[in-house]
Amino acid sequence: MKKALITGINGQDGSYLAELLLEKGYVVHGILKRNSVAETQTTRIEHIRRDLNLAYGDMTDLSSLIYVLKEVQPEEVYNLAAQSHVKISFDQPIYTAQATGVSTMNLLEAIRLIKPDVRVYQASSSEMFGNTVDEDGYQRETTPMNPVSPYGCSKVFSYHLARNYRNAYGIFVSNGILFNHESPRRGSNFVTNKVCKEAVRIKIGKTDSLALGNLDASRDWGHARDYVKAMWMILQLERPDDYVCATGVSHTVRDLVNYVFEKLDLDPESHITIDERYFRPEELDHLKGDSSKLKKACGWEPKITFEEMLDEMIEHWLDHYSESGQ
Ligand code: NAP
Ligand code: G4F
Repeated sequence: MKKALITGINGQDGSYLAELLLEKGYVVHGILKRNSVAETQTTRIEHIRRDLNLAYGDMTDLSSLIYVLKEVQPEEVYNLAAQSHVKISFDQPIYTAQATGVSTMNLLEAIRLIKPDVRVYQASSSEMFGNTVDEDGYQRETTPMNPVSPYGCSKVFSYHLARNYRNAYGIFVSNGILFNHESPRRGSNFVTNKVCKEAVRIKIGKTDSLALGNLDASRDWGHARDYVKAMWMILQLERPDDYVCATGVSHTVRDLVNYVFEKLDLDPESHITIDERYFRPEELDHLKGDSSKLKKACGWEPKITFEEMLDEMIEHWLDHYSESGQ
């Protein structure tokens, strides 16, 4: 049985990836950052917790990574841990650089010392492109990177480290350059789940308005369940490389709002307010990814559409409020 180690196992992607790897017969290990409230720390993985091997560790603490790697001796490492919120990266830039950037160096150094024959997946991001778009309107592996946030800058650092450790030391490290992916397990301070949750709360009379920032930005939104399959497929390829993973379809935040409100038979005009607090000091305006390279290498294609994904998220919040009776 193969052993995999997932950093960020209790995050959105970590939870779906852990499910996938268990289904495939892996022994799954994960690193948990200590929180003061233990009860909520494993909410996303509670249903599979008995099948997982969890250890405390922090990406900013090299010694904890060395200890875990020595103990587990995994064949595959999925580096998903990060301070992953773009707007918050402007509020906590130095922590973000440490948790999203230097953390990758900690992990790669620990791997170089202890298990250099491991296969590593690095969670790179479309945020790295910033506002660079190819002439045909897409971003792809060759599109120049001009990040527009401390988060994006930290991810570019990690992306280049992955390439550097691959070339300099022959370590099998691949970057998955993933475009936005969502699910009912998405943090509710990201725009998709915020809109779904608050629209449901408006529908059931718990609130009357929803404050948002820039409605004109567009994103290429896919489903996290599809995207964790790509992570696994990338590590099964013969050689390490870098791959864009996206749906190739882009929608504005306004499209998203209109779809969710219409689905719930609500008029957005009556409830949406614009609040400066949700604007970023520098915005990334447009994302649309070309996944041809990944498709050619391993046949990956997204299965879940934008609309199906939002329907699932709306359903999740309707169930949540009807079950909790709150
Ligand atoms: P997420 O839900 O925010 O999960 C991040 C995970 O990292 C959580 O488990 C978090 O633990 C953990 N973490 C944060 N700081 C840590 C630290 N210092 N030490 C150890 N663990 C730490 O993010 P996600 O959506 O699953 O994304 C997974 C990865 O893909 C991230 O690296 C993200 O930047 C990247 N990515 C995401 C997307 C997307 O659209 N979702 C797109 C491209 C790339 P706690 O919850 O306990 O803090
Ligand atoms: O949902 P978001 O916060 O996601 P963002 O910034 O695109 O970042 C996500 O995707 C990246 C991949 O490109 C990941 F690397 C990253 O970790 C994260 O998962 O914002 C999406 C758009 C932005 O243009 C934002 O300005 O929605 C706009 N927006 C408008 N009102 C809002 C809001 N975003 C948030 N979070 N909250 C609002 O009220």
